[in-house]
Amino acid sequence: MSSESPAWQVDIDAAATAALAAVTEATDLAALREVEVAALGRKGSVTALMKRVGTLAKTERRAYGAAAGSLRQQVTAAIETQRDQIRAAAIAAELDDDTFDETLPGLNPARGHVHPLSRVRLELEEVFTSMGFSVLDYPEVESEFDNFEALNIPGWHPARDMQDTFWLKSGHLLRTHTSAGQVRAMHQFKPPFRAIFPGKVYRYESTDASHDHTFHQLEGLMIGRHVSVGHLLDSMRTLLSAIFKRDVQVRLRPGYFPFVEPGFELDISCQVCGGDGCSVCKQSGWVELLPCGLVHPNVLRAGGLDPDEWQGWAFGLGLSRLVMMRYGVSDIRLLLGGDARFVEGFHAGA
Ligand code: FA5
Repeated sequence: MSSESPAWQVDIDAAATAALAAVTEATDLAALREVEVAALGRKGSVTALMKRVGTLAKTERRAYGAAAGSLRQQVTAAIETQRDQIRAAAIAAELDDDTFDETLPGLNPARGHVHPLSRVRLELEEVFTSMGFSVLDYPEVESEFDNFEALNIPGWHPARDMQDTFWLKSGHLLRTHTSAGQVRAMHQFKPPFRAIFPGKVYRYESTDASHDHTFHQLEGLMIGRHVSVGHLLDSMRTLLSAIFKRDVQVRLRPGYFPFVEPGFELDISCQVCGGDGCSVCKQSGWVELLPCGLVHPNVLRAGGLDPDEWQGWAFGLGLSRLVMMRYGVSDIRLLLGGDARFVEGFHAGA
């Protein structure tokens, strides 16, 4: 240190000497990590010196900052070099060891799998984008307006009882269906447009083989002039044949939803039991899969559209149930149960 060196230079030099010596003395990775934390960690010696810059006179700060920064770089580089050396030494020692057999096969890394829900969703996205649909992503935390009121379900409506959900203190809720995106889409796009919006939905629900409190749906919405039930049924037929790649028995019956008029329920013959009756289809042989209908004029109005000019259709596919039907899954709770063995059963191409 020259006689003109500032007073703090002593501290910087002392810290450098101590930290670099400690690095050299650390001969295994754990010890080196301790040295790293002691020097560069939140409460480390070098970090403390870095923080000291604020206490110095303005005229000294630049020089001090540069010195402390270079100390930090020096210590970081020394630690990296030491770490490389420790690793190289460990490998060399292992290779020298006569008991090491380099011809043994390596360990197989655990391979992940695409979840069947994601696989079916991606396939459907492909089918619908090929028909000119956009794929939209809307929030799971929704306003009461978008989830209910805009869909012709005011607070007093009995349909609310069928879709109770989890409420936030702010008055928002976890959406009960992907239909919550319908009015958002109408505000977002100029008609005519067509879109699907898949996603997770939530209900206050006691669970069984075919009901979960958290499950997936996929909404389809088409807004245009002269839109008809014919378009709707054709899109649903395309959807089902893309997923099953064979004929499956379906039945269409009238269904009531306040946000469509007319409304339908499309059921599919239970693919778990082949229609004989099981816990998934509640012994009926049929599974509710694809409710749909023509968008109610009040919903079009809530979306800022004139019902005399624009019409639309919508469907709300039970995506989790579709996955169950496609793969013959006998309990919906397996889908989001988090047991990796379940997902491992679905390898590529399944
Ligand atoms: C709805 O959620 C409407 N939003 C669907 C709709 C959209 C109708 C557009 C008309 C126009 P529903 O509550 O029936 O309807 O649910 C739709 C589908 O989700 C059901 O057919 C079923 O396949 C699935 N589903 C409903 N509840 C559950 C549950 N608890 N667990 C798993 N899947 C369920």
